[in-house]
Amino acid sequence: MRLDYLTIFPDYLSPLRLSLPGKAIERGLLELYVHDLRQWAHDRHRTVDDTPYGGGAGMVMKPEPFGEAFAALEVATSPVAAGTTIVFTTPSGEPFTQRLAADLATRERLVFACGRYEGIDQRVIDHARTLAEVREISLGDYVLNGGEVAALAVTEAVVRLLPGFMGNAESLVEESHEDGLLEYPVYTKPASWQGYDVPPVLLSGDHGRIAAWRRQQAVERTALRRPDLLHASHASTEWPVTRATPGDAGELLTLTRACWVQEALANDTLDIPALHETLEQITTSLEAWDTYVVRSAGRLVGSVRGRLAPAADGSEETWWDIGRVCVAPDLQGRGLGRVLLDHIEAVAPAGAAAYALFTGAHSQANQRFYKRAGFRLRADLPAPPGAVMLTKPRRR
Ligand code: JBK
Repeated sequence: MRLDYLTIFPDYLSPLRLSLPGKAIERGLLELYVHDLRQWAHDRHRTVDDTPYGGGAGMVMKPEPFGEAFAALEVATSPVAAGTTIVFTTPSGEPFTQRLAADLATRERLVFACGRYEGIDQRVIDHARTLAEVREISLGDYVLNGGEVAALAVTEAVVRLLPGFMGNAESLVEESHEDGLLEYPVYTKPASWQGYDVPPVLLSGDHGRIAAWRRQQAVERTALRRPDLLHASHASTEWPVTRATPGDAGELLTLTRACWVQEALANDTLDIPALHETLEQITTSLEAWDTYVVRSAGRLVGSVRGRLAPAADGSEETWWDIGRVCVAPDLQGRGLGRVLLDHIEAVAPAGAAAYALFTGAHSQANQRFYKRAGFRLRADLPAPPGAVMLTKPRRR
């Protein structure tokens, strides 16, 4: 992985040379470059900011130095441009999460643009989107002086996920985090310290009781400190997948439209044919496809469908075509997509030799999701305009 940082305070990023990334650099897992943005400011004072059009407090970072920096660093033309993400750390970005860290860890190059002052001229972000994938990321809802500390935090979270960087034991710990609960309290020797005793159950040697106690502690903590997480994790263990009925058609239409619009926006596509599907067409499709839905608190929040079809590679096989993997926008990133995909694979009839599906040719997040689930891109097979096919052999 290659990391670049654009900042007016390069020294602020010197911790990158310490410990974690430092070791990764030594091992050749990581290339890391910190760039002083002022080298691309050419007036006598090396000015990087100016007053905001329309008035208001504070200063705005000018577009030119960033523009020159992206060009000088060959953000768009480097051989790995398709694997490049430009990260803007900003309080108005999407929340930084472990999932986002894992996503970034699959990229070949990250270019961090650290803003100071009141922010960066919007045209820098608009321009960046024409060069590579862009993520605007926020550490949290509090005021920092600039994006440097956030870039450090994102870097640390990403680098420790790079393959070969940490032991497997560590990555298993990561998995357990993803049950969506806070960690249970931990203790070490001595068993008694200043009158505080370690909970006796932990000394009992009864692994079943220990696991149950830890789970209960984790749930209790989560309920107290992060009730938002508890709701999500409950949902994730209680997402019953059921067969869609004709009565679901209206909500299916709403859900798929929400997903397609999101998809269209993410791909800079103004229109996709499925957006025009009518209620009647959805209802009829329930006969041709095995369609499944997930409800949470009564609301239809997930859908998926499958049907047998001749193999797209011209072989004599029959494949299980999968489609409409849709998760309500407010519940994405909580594992529901995987629940749906696992389910539709599990119900494939015996005759299916492989799974096949289409996704947007530019839907990098979707493609990564399917690749993590074992699908491979099939550039050799036909797909509708703007789409690509992915397949996965059926394991028996
Ligand atoms: C904040 O990533 N952030 O959260 C962030 C970046 C730059 C300035 C800020 O105030 N919160």
